[in-house]
Amino acid sequence: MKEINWFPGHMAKSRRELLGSLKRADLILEVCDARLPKSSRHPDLDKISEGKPVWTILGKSDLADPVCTDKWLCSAEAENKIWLALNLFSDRELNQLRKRLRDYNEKFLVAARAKGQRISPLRLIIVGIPNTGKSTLINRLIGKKSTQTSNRPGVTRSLRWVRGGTDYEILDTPGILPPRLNNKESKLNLAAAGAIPDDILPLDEVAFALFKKLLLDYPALMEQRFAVTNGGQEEWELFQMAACKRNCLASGGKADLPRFINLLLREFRTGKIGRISLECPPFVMDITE
Ligand SMILES: Nc1nc2c(ncn2[C@@H]2O[C@H](COP(=O)(O)OP(=O)(O)OP(=O)(O)O)[C@@H](O)[C@H]2O)c(=O)[nH]1
Ligand SMILES: [Mg+2]
Repeated sequence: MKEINWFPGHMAKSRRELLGSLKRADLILEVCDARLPKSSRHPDLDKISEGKPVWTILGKSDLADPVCTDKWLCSAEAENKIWLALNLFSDRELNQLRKRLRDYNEKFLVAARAKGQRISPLRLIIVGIPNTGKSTLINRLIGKKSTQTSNRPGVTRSLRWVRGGTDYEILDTPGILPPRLNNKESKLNLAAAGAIPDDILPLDEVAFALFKKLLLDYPALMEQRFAVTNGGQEEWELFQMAACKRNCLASGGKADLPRFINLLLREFRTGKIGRISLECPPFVMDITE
């Protein structure tokens, strides 16, 4: 993929400001994308968390392949890490997190009461790459729309504390990507999932790479949605056939590829093709190489 500048000024600024705020945190919640838990980890959380506890939320789990998600959760559990896969719009799933937070908070409350100290709200800092659902998580935790959300990356532009009744103070932070990312597969996965603004991406390359990956890993879903089967034909031919099958046609009956590219990405991002994960353990991928 050609070099693109995806580390705009506000990310650099937020990264610096985040460092300053972390010392006020009781707990850090890292929101990743369940479809790509490896590439969507916050770039330098291990360095900046300074020993603060970190829980990892695999957001958008309703869009991810459940078999793959279970594997991720098992491997995290084997390392004694707290990872939760959540559809942030499901109350039942969110209650798992609420309960854990209440139990965690109880520890602080007991200690504060024992010392006769004023009881203060639990301070959470939410971090992650763009468009994973950080602001959605905050709105859902505090039960009202107090921070803006949207289905495009880069919506939250500055750090902002939000008060959630007497229980929580939560810091919403802008999504941050690594300043450098040389692993091509990671780049393509982040782009396909919508973590990078489409207007700076070579969308044809992103969509074709996604198409090839889905043909390989999810052939049945591709057959169902696009009526194409992997085997015999070149992938490029299948790409054009899929466009025609889905009525993305230009004059002369040829495939209207720009239209199909948008359709494919939109349908993947909204889960219309099916529940798909782009990254499944075990695998070896160093995103900083
Ligand atoms: N399907 C699904 N969509 C979700 C989930 N959580 C969030 N979304 C959607 O994902 C999009 C991004 O959500 P935001 O909360 O704005 O994401 P963010 O991480 O705050 O994004 P930035 O501020 O740009 O970094 C919105 O369209 C949400 O409705 C989820 O669990 N499942
Ligand atoms: Mg946000």
